Amino acid sequence: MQKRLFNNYNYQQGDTMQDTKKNVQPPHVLVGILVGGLAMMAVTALLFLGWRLLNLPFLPLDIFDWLARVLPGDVIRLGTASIVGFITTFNLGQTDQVAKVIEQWMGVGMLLGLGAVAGLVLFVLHRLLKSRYLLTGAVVGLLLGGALLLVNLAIPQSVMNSPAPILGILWVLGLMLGWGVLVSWSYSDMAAMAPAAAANDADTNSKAVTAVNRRQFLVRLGGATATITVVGGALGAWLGVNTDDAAAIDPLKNTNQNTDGTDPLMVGAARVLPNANDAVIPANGTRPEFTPVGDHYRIDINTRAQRVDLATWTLPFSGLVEAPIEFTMEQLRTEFTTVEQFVTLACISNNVGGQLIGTQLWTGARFSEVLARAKPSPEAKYIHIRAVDGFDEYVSIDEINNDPRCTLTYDWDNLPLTAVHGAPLRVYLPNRFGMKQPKWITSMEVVAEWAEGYWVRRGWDADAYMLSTSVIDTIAVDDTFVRDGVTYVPIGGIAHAGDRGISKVQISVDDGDWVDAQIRTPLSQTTWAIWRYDYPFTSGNHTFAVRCINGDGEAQIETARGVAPSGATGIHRERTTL
Ligand SMILES: Nc1nc2c(c(=O)[nH]1)N[C@H]1C(S)=C(S)[C@@H](COP(=O)(O)O)O[C@H]1N2
Ligand SMILES: [Mo]
Repeated sequence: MQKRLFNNYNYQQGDTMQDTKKNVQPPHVLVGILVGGLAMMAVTALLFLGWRLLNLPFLPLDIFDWLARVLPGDVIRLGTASIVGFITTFNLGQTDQVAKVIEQWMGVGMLLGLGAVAGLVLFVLHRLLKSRYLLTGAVVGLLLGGALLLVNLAIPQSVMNSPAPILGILWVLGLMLGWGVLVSWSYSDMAAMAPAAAANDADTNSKAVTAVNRRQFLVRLGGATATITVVGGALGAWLGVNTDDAAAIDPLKNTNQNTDGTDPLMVGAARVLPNANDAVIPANGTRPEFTPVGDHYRIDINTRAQRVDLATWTLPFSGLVEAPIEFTMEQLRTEFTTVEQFVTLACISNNVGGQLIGTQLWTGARFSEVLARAKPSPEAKYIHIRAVDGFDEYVSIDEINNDPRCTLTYDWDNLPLTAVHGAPLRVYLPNRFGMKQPKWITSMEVVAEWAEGYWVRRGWDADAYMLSTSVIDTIAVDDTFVRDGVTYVPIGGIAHAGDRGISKVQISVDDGDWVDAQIRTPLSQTTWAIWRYDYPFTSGNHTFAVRCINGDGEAQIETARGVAPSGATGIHRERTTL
């Protein structure tokens, strides 16, 4: 009996003896959940290994990416809010990075869940059919594989866009076939586990023996699948370290590795900024004024960074233009005015005081010049920008022509965009939240009518103008200093108001009067401003609040409001005991 798992099952296909004999129960259908789940766990590990080694489809991420596109906007919003809430409540770390990890594991959970449900279905089928177990398992496995392939085909990183589509298709179908056969084999093996001699009497002891055997079988199945999972997962994680996959996430890591060993994505941390000599020194603990590429938040609809074939990429303009035209990266870099500007980008899903905001140096071609070269016809009003991941947005041609800061961006921090941040090209539109600004641009269609872009179709604000916001980063209790006999505690943070600039930052302590903080000269009109307030020390429990007034003299909205659909508003507060 101990060898059953690895033996051929010992009765004929179609033999229903086990089920018809008195007192011999086939395995409970609920056991199918366990078997289906365990088998899928092993399949997941093998998928992971195939993905890391040969870039074969990794179905868990495909499922998540697909659901992210097809589920209604409200469900997505609720899901995102729950993930972000979970991360902030339990202080799990950098919101965007942890969210991606959670999303990836959710994908794994979904595939395992699917395996469990399919295992249940298969066990029920076997109960009903009582024959041809393996054939049934094979058919169900292939159907499941086919369905998962359809999911894979519906996302940008599908097998069809991989170097060897046939290999990917066979891999998925083969693994799912294996899954079905394993589950059905388990059923039949367990069904055959009634000792023939005991099958005729109602001896409870024989039932007990059967139960023990089945338990041993399940333990062994669990051991085997766990082994495959651990070995496959470890090999995948280990062998994948320096493969294509890591390079896809950050091509700079492979191509621009600095000779002195420094990380090119972090060089920005040492950048000398144009306001280096400003008299207002940030309070200790204030976030860096310039966000290194490697620290910039990342938000997009994909579990994996998108891969654009940089060798063949061009930017085509179609639609209401004199004639379809396309530009190479070389042309974009050399034939138009190069605009280099410090930019603060924020996500509309950033909560007050959240981490989804960063300041970078954006370099690109002036959008209006590129557009002019495409010769739009007089009735052209908008550009429909499409990206490799299916993301899209509409931009008004007036906005492009009236704001010389609108660029087709190819560099961040004077380095080519990374895969994570939209290589090779992304748009910059001042004063708009990130959701209006596609990364990984693949095409531009000039059109006469406006339509809703990706997130607008899912219920978010059609304009998505940036809102004024201010944040307390630090109450530097270890940094107190004495001036004229008064002890001060430095407090600091950021204030941002889209492209309107910041004219005032004010602090209120324990709901007292609003008093002005000092403002450091910002890197540009569109970046955040670093502020500092030296609080005359009084010991006790204090609540500090911050608000800002933008360059047009408008105060930030103080009413607390959540991120959907137009961005969060409200006052940021920090409580501390001094
Ligand atoms: N192609 C594409 N572009 C996109 C997105 C996306 O999902 N796909 N997300 C947008 C959103 S919501 C934000 S906030 C910014 C974030 O840019 P970052 O990840 O480089 O910080 O990218 C925008 N551009
Ligand atoms: Mo966003």
